[in-house]
Amino acid sequence: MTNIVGRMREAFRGDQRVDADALVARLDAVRRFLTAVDGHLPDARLVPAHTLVERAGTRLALSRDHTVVALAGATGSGKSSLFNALARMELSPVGVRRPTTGVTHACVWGPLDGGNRLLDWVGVLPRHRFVRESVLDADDESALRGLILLDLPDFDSVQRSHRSEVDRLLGLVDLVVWVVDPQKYADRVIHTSYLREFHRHRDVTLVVLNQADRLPPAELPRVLADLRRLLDTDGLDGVPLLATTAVDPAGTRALREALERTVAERQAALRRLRGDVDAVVAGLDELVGDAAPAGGPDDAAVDALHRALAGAAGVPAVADAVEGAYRHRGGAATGWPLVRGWRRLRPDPLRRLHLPGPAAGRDDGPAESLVAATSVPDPTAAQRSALGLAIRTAAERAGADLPAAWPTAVTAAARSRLGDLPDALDRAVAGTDLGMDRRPLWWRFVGGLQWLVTLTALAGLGWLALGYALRALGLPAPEHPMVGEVPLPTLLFLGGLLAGLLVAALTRPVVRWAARRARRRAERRLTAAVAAVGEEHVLSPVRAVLVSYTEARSALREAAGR
Ligand SMILES: Nc1nc2c(ncn2[C@@H]2O[C@H](COP(=O)(O)OP(=O)(O)OP(=O)(O)O)[C@@H](O)[C@H]2O)c(=O)[nH]1
Ligand SMILES: [Mg+2]
Repeated sequence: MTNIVGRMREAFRGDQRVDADALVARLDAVRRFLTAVDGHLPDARLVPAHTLVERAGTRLALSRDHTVVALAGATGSGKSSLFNALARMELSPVGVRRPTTGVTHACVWGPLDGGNRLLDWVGVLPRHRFVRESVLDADDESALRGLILLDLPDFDSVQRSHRSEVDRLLGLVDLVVWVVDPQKYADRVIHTSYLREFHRHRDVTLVVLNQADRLPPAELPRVLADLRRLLDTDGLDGVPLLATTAVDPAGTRALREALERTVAERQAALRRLRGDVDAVVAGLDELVGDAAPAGGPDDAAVDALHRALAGAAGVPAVADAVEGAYRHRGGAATGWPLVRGWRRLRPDPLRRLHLPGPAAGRDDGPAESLVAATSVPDPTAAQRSALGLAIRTAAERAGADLPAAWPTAVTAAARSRLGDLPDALDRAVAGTDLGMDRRPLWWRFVGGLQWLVTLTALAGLGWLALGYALRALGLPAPEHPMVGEVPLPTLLFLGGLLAGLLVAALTRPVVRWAARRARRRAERRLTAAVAAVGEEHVLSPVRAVLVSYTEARSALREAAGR
């Protein structure tokens, strides 16, 4: 017995008790991981994690004083015989017809009450549940108090339903006793389909070679050694391996003792869940990488995105219009007064785009309240595809360091609000203060000067005309005062004209220069506005995925117990 217990200790990592709180914390971390990746990763990849969270939550909420142990194995290996031998009663029919056990039978040691809820969850029908501990043999069986033993159907059954029942139960029970017999212990199915899958549950796995009595005593050690070698290959090294004989009461003693110890420890449920968490976390490992992700796309990609957005939003066209409008308005304000009216007949380039001109800016309240209804030309096919490319590139750069499945999520996020983009860009352009609402002071000054010199010219002209008229009527006309050789009215007239032309000529390059400045200012403001649209519609969804990734990564690390 000491040997068996010793081996059990070693196999059960003898070692570490599973701390329930630490396990709950790991499960919470898996839950946080699932929340973080929700909507970003394909659901199919997350099924085991969802199943774990659901199952573990329920198992922990149910009785921790009970240990659910399943006897699993091929048909005829002797599961029902062992079940009956351990129960010391004929509870599950043993037969010659194969397969015999079609539905799971359960035997509860101790009061049935607590076990019933567990069995409801495990899904054993009430008519197949038995209670082992009666008043009469209470002492005999007290060491197994808390055990719920399940006799499973055969996993290699010709009946498909048996196999699915076994698979379902193997996902729920706390400890599995694999029952093999000397004929079929090396069958491929049990090793490849089952035992190998259980390598993360080594500390809640036990293997028994039943029907040991059918082997010549000298053969038993050889068969056990062979089976041990196979188990090692399955990754189940260290798992306890016992020989049993179900038909002989003494032949199940070792198994009974192993189960007594398991029940007494009350650790199997926690160890099973720890194995489940380990398996799920290992399965999810490739979904997060080692490197921390960048906070977003690099500056070059962001700049390219801004340029593409500006192109699609028609920023160059609006900037052209601003420059044109500045020249138009500046020319009208500072040009020669006699031809200003003619200038006004030409359309204002900004008004043509239905962008707020000075009047609109004043009358319609704040520029932001303007609804997007501009006539800024729609983006060309080239601009649209440049924008698509810039968005894709930004997403690719942001997701470059992320493991598979995430780059797709980042790209999808970058494109998630693509449909809203045209309107948002139009609104941003319409809502941008282009700096064209106020008439510069110097326009007024030059305009006033123009009026002054024009009036001077007109005064000179009037004066001259008056002199001619008087002379034509034969009336005495006073002599014009002279400035040097030139009569004053002539000087006023010609000087006024020349000064007007001169002012106009000198002002024109200044207006052009100021128009270019106005263009640059408008460009700056428009670019900032479309960049804000890019931030809201493209970059923040991308960053949100990166934040989710970071959360998922740290949650998974915590779930891994690292
Ligand atoms: N000699 C001997 N016969 C055994 C032993 N265990 C079971 N048997 C016999 O093997 C046959 C099958 O036993 P069962 O207990 O019905 O096997 P099972 O694993 O429950 O089979 P299924 O319910 O069909 O999956 C029966 O005839 C048993 O009497 C054993 O340890 N030694
Ligand atoms: Mg059976």
